[in-house]
Amino acid sequence: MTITITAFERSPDGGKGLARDTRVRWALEEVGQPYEVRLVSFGAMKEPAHLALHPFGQIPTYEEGDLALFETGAIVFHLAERHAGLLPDDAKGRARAITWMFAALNTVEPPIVELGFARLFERDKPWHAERFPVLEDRVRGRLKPLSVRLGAADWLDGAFSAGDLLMVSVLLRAKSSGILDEFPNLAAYLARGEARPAYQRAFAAQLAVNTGKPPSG
Ligand SMILES: N[C@@H](CCC(=O)N[C@@H](CS)C(=O)NCC(=O)O)C(=O)O
Repeated sequence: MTITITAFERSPDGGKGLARDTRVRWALEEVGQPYEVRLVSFGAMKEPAHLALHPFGQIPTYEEGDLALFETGAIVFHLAERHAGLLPDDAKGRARAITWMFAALNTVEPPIVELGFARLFERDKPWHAERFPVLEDRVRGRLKPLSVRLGAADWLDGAFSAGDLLMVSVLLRAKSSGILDEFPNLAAYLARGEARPAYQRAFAAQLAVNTGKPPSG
């Protein structure tokens, strides 16, 4: 059955891979599922046809036959449940990997997103200079315990899992802040994630959309 996802017609990041379709592409690449992409404009995302798929008018969405999903966590979980490669076989290991998926999206991503919004949209506000370091510290408040837990391990809980896929995707959004460099093991973790062939293919595919050039290699 054909899988179709949606992505920005033109991503605000110009193809740095920060738009959330990249994590869905990455999951699809990890489990070896081909997919098609329907590109949507900011305007089209708020039209009834797209709102029927995504009530909040965002990307990405995921369609597979008569199944339509939104929320990257739900989409990655759906793929991880149906295909080998993103969740361990044993029940306890699966439960722990799923815990890391939630931790990435519920605990680590929110302060990173807040910091990004502040950098992009609040620079001209009179309170920006006072608020920004507070937001940076909130990010540190999440990265420090994550760094402690990861320690010298390659991945969060044994083999690479959907928990790592989402955590790396979330950390990527903090890369440009420079805060990750304060935690060398997290910077190395991120680099390990980015080095995965499946991530490379996902990144190249979204970049091609934004540059108009087909993926090389
Ligand atoms: N929690 C959602 C967040 C989706 C989201 O924020 N998508 C962004 C692109 S990365 C978007 O569509 N932004 C445009 C908008 O909100 O109008 C998920 O993980 O899927």
